[in-house]
Amino acid sequence: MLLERIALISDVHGNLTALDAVLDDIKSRGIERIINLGDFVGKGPRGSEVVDRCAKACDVNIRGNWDDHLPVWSDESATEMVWWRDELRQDQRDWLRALPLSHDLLMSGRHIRLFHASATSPHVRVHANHTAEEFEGMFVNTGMTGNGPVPSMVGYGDIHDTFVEVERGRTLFNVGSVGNPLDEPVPSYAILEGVVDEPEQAPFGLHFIRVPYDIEAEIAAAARLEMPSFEPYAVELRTAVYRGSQGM
Ligand SMILES: [Mn+2]
Repeated sequence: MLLERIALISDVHGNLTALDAVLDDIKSRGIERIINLGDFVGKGPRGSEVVDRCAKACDVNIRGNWDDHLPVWSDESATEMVWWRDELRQDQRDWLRALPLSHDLLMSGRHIRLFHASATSPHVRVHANHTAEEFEGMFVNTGMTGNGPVPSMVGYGDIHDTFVEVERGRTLFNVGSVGNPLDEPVPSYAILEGVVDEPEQAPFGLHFIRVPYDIEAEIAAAARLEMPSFEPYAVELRTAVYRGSQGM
């Protein structure tokens, strides 16, 4: 019985410095399979390089809300939206918009489903302090997820808060954010460990990893590129206080 490990990353948001630190950490553990739960772009300065890095490094890339909406903002949109959009090449905008919305896998007898925000849509958010109804909704088949085996474990991103919750045999977890964590200012990712494609129960692990990185180097890159919304970005990276809560 061969235990394998799969790394799950999410919400890189153009933070290349954090992404490289996390990819180095994954590599140093000898892990070769990576699944990205989306939000490659927006908020941070180097979405284009992040897309290229992930397209190469990740086995599966899932579309997040930013990947879905940023490519189609009009020229009349807010300055920062146009800036983040224009930083991407046309082929990258097309690539992001064509990514799948959901991915299923089987490990150690567990049907695991991964998506960005919810089983409804990458644009429908489920917070850590969700309702019972929202919890149920994460485990059902929808038009977005397709009709695979109903999962007993669901992993997602979107809220930039790492957590795990087990309720009556079902596990809901959030992998946290690589590039824009909002629970503590240290990038988060998850590792699944188990027997891949094994229908029978077998040992299984879910781990959360925090990887410190050079926050000031990333802020300097944003300044050098004269990214709009620089100030709230710098505060988010240094303090993990969301831009909407900074009172700026
Ligand atoms: Mn996000």
